[in-house]
Amino acid sequence: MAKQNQTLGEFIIEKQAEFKYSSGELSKLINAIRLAAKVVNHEVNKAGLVDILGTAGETNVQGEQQQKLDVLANDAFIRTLTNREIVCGIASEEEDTFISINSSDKNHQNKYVVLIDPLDGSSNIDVNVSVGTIFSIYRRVTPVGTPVTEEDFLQPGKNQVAAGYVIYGTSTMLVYTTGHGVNGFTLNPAIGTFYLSHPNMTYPENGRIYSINEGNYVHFPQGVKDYIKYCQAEEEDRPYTSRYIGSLVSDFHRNMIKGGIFIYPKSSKATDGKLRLLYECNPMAFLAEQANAKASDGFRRILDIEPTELHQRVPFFCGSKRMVEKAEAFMQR
Ligand code: AHM
Ligand code: MG
Repeated sequence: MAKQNQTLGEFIIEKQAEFKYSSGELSKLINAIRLAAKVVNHEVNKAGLVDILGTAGETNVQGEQQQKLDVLANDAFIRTLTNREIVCGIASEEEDTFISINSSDKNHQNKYVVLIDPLDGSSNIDVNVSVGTIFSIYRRVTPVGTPVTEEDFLQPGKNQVAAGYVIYGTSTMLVYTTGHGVNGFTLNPAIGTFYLSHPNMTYPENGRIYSINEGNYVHFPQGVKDYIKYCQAEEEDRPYTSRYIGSLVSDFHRNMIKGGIFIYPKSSKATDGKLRLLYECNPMAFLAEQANAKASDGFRRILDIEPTELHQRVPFFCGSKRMVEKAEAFMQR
């Protein structure tokens, strides 16, 4: 039973006490993410007011145009984590390569690396639609006190220690897991405090919403085309409802509350799909599994995939267990 009016800060302290031998490093890290989220929230909320809309004139490593707010969010998260010296490395969807922190200081004993997509779905900003931040935390595999290497970041998703997202929506929420279920906190903007509003979030076992960019239909694999036709058939409790925001965090969040499936498949145009394994799919898959849902690439569990590169893409099927299993069955035919 959730305590009345429990804040995220109180929740973090309470959870840390439950891990008897915890050094508090992870708690500090989640606290830093909470702070950066508030900074980004403030910027996102001003988007329509201040002249910060439009592109920054740079392209990121995926060759996509960056919005100014992407740059702001990227800076806010990297600065907050770096200044507090609580991680040994950061990788961001907006950066070509990872950042090593205090790499020359042998006394630097921090053991966590963070991977972030600072502002996912940023093409939605210009039209006032929800966007999100996604984060993923691992324990480094190389020895503490040495500079981090790519190996520390290229870990399968099942090694994640924590993951979560911030949704900048009609209200701003921070939703995260440390492997003990999923909890959601809503920001009271008047006083800048996150309150536990959604304890123990779980996906409904089954759902009636499918989220996919059907504009790419002709390019989809046959299994995906067949699954879409299945969703649209006038049988049993179908046709299902189609809902696609084009902002992964928002589509995921809605499906977790209402029951549904999100699919970004491979296509004849994008052979590995669009979404990034390390910055988007792994953290969402960890949250999904912690919320009684499922995430796969249509064939394999996302969290089992051994990454080979930082900006690797992967097809993504994520949502209510029975829906993902059905979609997989169509893929495997
Ligand atoms: P981004 O990281 O460049 O913002 O792209 C990721 C976003 C996801 O939030 C969303 O699910 C997807 O791209 C939408 O892509 P599309 O417009 O091809 O449907
Ligand atoms: Mg993204």
